Amino acid sequence: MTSPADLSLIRGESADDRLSDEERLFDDLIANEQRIEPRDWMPEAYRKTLIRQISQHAHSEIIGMQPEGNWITRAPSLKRKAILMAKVQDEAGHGLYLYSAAQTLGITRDEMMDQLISGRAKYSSIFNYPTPTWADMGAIGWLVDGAAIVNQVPLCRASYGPYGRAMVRVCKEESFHQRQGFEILLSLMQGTDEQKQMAQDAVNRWYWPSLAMFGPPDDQSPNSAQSMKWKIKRFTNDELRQRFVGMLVPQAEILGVTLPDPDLRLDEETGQYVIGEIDWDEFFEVLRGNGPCNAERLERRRTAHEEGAWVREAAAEYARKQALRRAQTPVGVVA
Ligand code: BYC
Repeated sequence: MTSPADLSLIRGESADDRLSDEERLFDDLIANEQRIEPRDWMPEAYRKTLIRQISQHAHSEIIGMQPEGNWITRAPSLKRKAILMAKVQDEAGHGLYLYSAAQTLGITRDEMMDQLISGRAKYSSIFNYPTPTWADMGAIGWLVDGAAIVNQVPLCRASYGPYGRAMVRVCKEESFHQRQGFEILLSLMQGTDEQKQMAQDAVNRWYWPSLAMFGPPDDQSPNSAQSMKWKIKRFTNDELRQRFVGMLVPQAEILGVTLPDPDLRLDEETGQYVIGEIDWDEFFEVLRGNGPCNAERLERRRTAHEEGAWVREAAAEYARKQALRRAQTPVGVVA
């Protein structure tokens, strides 16, 4: 039997002729660096990829509040406490913009939350590591938020409008977060020997996991090629990781900390840093739920969700009453 594709070949139609008007418009928008908006037609796989990436990103922001939330009550001064609280609140805000962006693609907040607390959704590997000392707040800000900026600045140009626009604001705030982390480490590195050691230990613990944040190496990254074609991602995981290391080296010199990679060197010919081997077995173990804090992070989120049930119920009831009142108010009368 002759398939429709075979028939169009017999008729001499090119691949482009066989595209629907909708597909052609979508391809043109992407090719011309225009934005895809929620009202536009989009391929189902594009929608699914965006829901996957944006919801994982939102979950990472929300789970990412925990390692730092751990230090709010123990921050060393009122000023440090106020700054840390503002930062953790910013992360809640980032999660909310991102959940809203994902909702424009046809998934509900409840579905996403269910995927997270049931353990079916991924969130960034980085948030499954513990924060035993105050210096971890510095290392997270400097390294984790630093990695987030390098990864997310190109996402401001993501082809999906609501995601790109959310990223613009997120990146502005991440930039403040990175500086506050750098400043915490700088203060510690100007302190006593114990404080210097505490800062170096934290950098030793967070350096490698922050490199792994960019995702698996390009030859093991199943989603990169298609996401780059769709202009969701603009650079590969390895390209961004490389850019990040190039940014860290001069900053580490200013801080006076050592990056814990004996193989790290500048290749004079390429102008790029050669880095040591990342422990990908550890990364994939964390993704499978076996990192040092996976169980604790999910349990905390589950409990918070259950404890917040009355707030969701009260808000829904308030919205229902408001809608009822609006429906009962005669037109022209202000309720
Ligand atoms: N952790 O084909 P690949 C923050 C998964 S929040 C866990 O390269 P893709 C902050 C990946 O999902 C930081 N999973 O995927 C917050 C895929 O699995 P699925 C979060 C990871 O999507 C609070 C599989 O591995 N940032 O900065 O092309 C305080 C194969 O990977 C990870 C974002 O979410 C990982 N590290 O590229 C402070 C940014 N890496 O889904 C800071 C937005 C990979 O096929 N996301 N996987 O089952 C992205 O840019 C991309 O999704 C990634 C991965 C670069 C992360």
